[in-house]
Amino acid sequence: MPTRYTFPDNFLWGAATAAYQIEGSSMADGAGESIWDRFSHTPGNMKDGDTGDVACDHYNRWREDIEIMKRLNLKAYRFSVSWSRVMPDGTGRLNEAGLAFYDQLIDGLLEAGIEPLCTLYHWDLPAALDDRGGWLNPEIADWFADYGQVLFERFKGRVKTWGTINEPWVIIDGGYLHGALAPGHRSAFEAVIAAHNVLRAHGAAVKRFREVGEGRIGIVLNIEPKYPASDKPEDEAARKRAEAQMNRWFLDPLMGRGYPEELKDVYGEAWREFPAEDFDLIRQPTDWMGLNWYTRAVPENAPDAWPVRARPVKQIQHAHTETGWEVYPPALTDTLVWLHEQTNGLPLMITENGSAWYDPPHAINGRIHDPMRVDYLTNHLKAAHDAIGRGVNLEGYMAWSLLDNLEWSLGYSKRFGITHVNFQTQERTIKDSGLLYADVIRTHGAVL
Ligand code: LGS
Repeated sequence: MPTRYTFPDNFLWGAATAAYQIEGSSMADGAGESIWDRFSHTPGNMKDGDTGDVACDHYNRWREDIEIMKRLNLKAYRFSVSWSRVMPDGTGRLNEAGLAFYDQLIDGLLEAGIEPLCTLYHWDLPAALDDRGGWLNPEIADWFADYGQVLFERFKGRVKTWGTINEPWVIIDGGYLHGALAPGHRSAFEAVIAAHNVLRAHGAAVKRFREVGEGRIGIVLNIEPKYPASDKPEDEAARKRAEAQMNRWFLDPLMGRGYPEELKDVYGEAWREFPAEDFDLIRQPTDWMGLNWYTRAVPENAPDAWPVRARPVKQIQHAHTETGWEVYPPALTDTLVWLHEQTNGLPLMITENGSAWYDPPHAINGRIHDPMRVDYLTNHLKAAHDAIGRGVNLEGYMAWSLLDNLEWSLGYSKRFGITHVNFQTQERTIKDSGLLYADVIRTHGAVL
């Protein structure tokens, strides 16, 4: 019987991961090094000196992980391909063993009736390309399209939904502006140029897809809505800067609107103009858009906060996750409605949503109780449902993450999984949140 939270029959329920965070064996069987291998092996970059050398050992345990997906009733699985596993030098020569790994994974998913959603780039740039300037080198648009073509042709007919780049903003903010993520640079000049090349690479890959690929392609953006801290004009100006720098820097040019005006103010002498033809490349029509969503922010004016001059005000009246992010589900509904308007009704998918909490260290009687994650999941699914009710064309929801995994520079200290991983034994245990999710999927949301 339909209840208030019944989702459409064809709603795509899934879970997401990324190659470097789960696979391990990143240098096995002829793979090349990525910037994350280098970054994580450089002392001082990673919490507790963690690396992705083993991670969830998914490279060897993918069959077991598909069994877990089956127990979760997943209809879809979003994963990323490690560029340097399939192209060790980033361009040219292919590594057949690397391609074969993804072949097997995709075939296994299809046999299990789970739709593979493939992301081309989730942050693990081949180190060989970083040696040639990485995202700063304009040639990267062609390198990326060539890499994309290899996957488009190889997985044709098996992968139907493609994502080009995961979270351009985080690549730039973490990799080139604040340096917390690989390759760890800290320069506004670099950030402005690298961001532009990320967008050009996306455009070049979409163009190539139209020539040689089959199915649907889009990009995955992180959006963190910015709410007013006060009605002071300087706070409103700060809010607008923060919104432009995080949420519209990539979205606006993708939608053919060029860069937001505010970026000139944010970057000052580091800002530069780019040729009109670049914007034509960037604005390629796409078939869908992915939204990664975790929290909102309430920024206030902060002249000393480089470079945006805005700082979030902590909302102490609400819960915060273990990573310190406010839990505020209504903002997910607002973001979906906003994005629906901004993209003129493009089909949207929540490609990541999830939370890290203080989970028990190991299973007791085969169970991992994670009540805060259950609560977070429940309320964000309800918020997503509200957005559908408000006319948003929302096609699916991917929980972040299928497994506890390497949370980038935070190492294994933060657990986002709906499945617990014991990193000593590699034993997997579906958490209470995973059990709930399986029920939600089975009942199309009726248990919510
Ligand atoms: O593991 C990553 C998840 C975890 O949280 C995943 O690989 C990324 O795609 C994604 O960026 N992820 C993520 N993002 C949350 C960002 C929230 C930022 C809030 C900052 C408040 C101070």
